[in-house]
Amino acid sequence: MEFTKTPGWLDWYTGPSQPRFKLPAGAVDAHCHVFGPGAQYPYAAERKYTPCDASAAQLFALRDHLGFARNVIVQATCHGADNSAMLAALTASEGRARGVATVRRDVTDAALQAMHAAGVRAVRFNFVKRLVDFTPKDELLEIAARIAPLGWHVVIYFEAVDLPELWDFFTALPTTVVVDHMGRPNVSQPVDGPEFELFMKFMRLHPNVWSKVTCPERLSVTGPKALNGEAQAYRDVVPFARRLVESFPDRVLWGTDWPHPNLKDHMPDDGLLVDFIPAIASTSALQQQLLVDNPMRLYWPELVSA
Ligand code: 0GY
Repeated sequence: MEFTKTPGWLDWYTGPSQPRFKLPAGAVDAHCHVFGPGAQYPYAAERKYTPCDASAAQLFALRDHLGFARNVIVQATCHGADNSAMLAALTASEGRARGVATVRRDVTDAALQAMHAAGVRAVRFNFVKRLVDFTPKDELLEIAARIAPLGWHVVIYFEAVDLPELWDFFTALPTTVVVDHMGRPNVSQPVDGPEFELFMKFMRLHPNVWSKVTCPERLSVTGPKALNGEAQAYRDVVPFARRLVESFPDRVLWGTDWPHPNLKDHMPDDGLLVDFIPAIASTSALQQQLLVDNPMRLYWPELVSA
């Protein structure tokens, strides 16, 4: 099938720079996607955007170029609950990728078992209204109850303004809960302001909640430009990510978000995104937790010695 990408959609950055920051051995890109290719893995009828193709082979080339050892591939909404492109990528990775799936209440136990065997370790619940239609909370709670015995967790994606309304649902989830992109704070507000303080409280009160300190390129208002070679790219995002890394060093994850869906203003150079890491995790101990120890504990616990 032929697909035409959504107008204005930027293609992912080919020829990313070689990062100056050297990732620790065994680093995990804990948030990235594969898109299609659409001719092989058609995009879902209910999708809200049509991406450009971004294959598993292209993802693994980026992994090797940047110096990551492993990937966590997150099912994107353009594939709905058809996880086949993501599952094929897990198989092609030969154990170097784990997955986060999207499932509906009609998923069979056999399908869940097959996904587990392929390397899926979580489901994603998406509350971002521009990306998905509403799913009733009772359906999501039913899914959470079914995946919990597999040792899986729940990844949640929402906008910061919606946290108060979603709080009771999130805190009722029976698993580890991983928040995408720091709960999408408005980074023009102060890091000590009420909006981000609510997110900090969410993490403080609930030790099962983790956060991805990802997507400066998505959250930033100041943008990618470093000024005079001194100021930091995406500098308005730094205080937020840094606050999380330093407050919850054993519950944070980092990922590229390649191939960066829905970006229309600028497409980041993934090499420069890696160079952002030391600004938010300033010591080698914090970097080791963020990039290796935490994602390994969550996605490859069998490889972590007790
Ligand atoms: C991301 C962010 C976005 C998209 C999706 O599943 C998706 O379509 O997650 C977004 O548009 O903010 O994590 O890739």
